[in-house]
Amino acid sequence: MISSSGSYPEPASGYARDMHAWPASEVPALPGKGRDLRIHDTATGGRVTLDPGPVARIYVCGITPYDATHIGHAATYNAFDLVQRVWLDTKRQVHYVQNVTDVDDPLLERAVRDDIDWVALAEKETALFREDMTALRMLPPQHYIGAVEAIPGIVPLVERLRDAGAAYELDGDVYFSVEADPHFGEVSHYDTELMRALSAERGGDPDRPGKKNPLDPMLWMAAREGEPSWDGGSLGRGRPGWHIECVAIALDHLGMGFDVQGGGSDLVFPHHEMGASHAQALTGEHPFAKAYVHAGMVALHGEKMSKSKGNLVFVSALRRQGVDPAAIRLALLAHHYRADWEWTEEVLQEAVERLDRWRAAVSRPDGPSADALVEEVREALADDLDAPAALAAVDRWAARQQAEGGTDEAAPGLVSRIADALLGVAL
Ligand code: 5CA
Ligand code: ZN
Repeated sequence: MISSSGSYPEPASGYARDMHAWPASEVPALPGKGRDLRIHDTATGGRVTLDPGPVARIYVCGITPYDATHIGHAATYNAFDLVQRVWLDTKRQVHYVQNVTDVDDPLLERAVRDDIDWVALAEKETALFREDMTALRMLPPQHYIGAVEAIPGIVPLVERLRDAGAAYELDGDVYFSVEADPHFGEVSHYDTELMRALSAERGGDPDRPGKKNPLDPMLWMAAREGEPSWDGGSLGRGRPGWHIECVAIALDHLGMGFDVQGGGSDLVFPHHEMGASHAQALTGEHPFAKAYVHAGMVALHGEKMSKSKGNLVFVSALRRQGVDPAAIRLALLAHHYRADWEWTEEVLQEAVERLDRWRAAVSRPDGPSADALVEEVREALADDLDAPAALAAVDRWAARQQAEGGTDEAAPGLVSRIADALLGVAL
């Protein structure tokens, strides 16, 4: 059991949860030392050079476990896996925390729709996610924490916010008051109209009468008929809101001012905006995270790949069809993490061909020197995770290998280690 958040509550169904991450693939060491990461920060709208201490701290929002793992999820986790690989290459340790939203409206709605137990659904999809992450060689978090197991840590935070006047009750539910954080709005910089629209679209309830501000998000939802609920102390029985879940887990395991808060761009608002405000109102400190980093959205047939639309390509389905996970990984890496892009057959085909070329190139006993390649790939990734540039650099080495070969006996092994250590691709 990986948690420091105290005892585990028994969910309504009497199910006891055991939340483990997945096994780590080894990260080979490379000669020399990597470069400090310069990365685009949503809050400042520009590039920041991260300067983590000897232990870099990162929180990446995890899945809501139904319809996992689609290529959009995989692309987002790929981006944050690269962040860690760059840090590891600078000889830092990484403290990585991820949640799994194992109780929330969309999960419960799906369980009702499909007439299955919500716990069984969450369990099954989380297990599949772990398998997919392992196959894709994504580095595991040290703490992989479920919303349900975090409840004992969430309740006192909501009580504190309420007691400090930063939260209020409405018919038994507890709402966060966005006015409580002077920095509210500084993650997304969206205007009120857009915030309101996105809030309605992404789990908020801006039209509910009685709220102080339409944007105020729920911290604690009083027990609803037919839905699971937990003991909330002075809050009464209920379940946690979405944003406070991630805040409780991040504060518990990383503390304020950690290096990177990560997720897809659909989390900029309300999730990361509200999370920052919850934490800032709780602690009186700013910022919650030093950089807010967001990955672009992957589309299928012209529309964002999403569970609600059902236009999904699953990592597990591709694996079942015999697609090498390294090819899936190369398909993700072929796109800049900040770009929105479209998954197509051609994208996969190109990745399969690239993998074949790279494998052929490293299977020879010698080749052109790869000493410069280490630095090229390092520089590409340190430059706002420019994975396409990193692939292009390896492509150039593979092309030279094919055209002229070389006499450096260390080169093929070094290229394999570069692909593995910095890109998570096993050749
Ligand atoms: N459980 C919450 C975060 S606390 C959640 O958003 N779960 S999720 O399953 O909907 O998404 C998991 C991650 O995948 C999020 O970072 C989300 O931004 C990202 N994601 C979802 N759809 C796509 C997509 N089509 N392209 C890229 N990333 C996506
Ligand atoms: Zn989250």
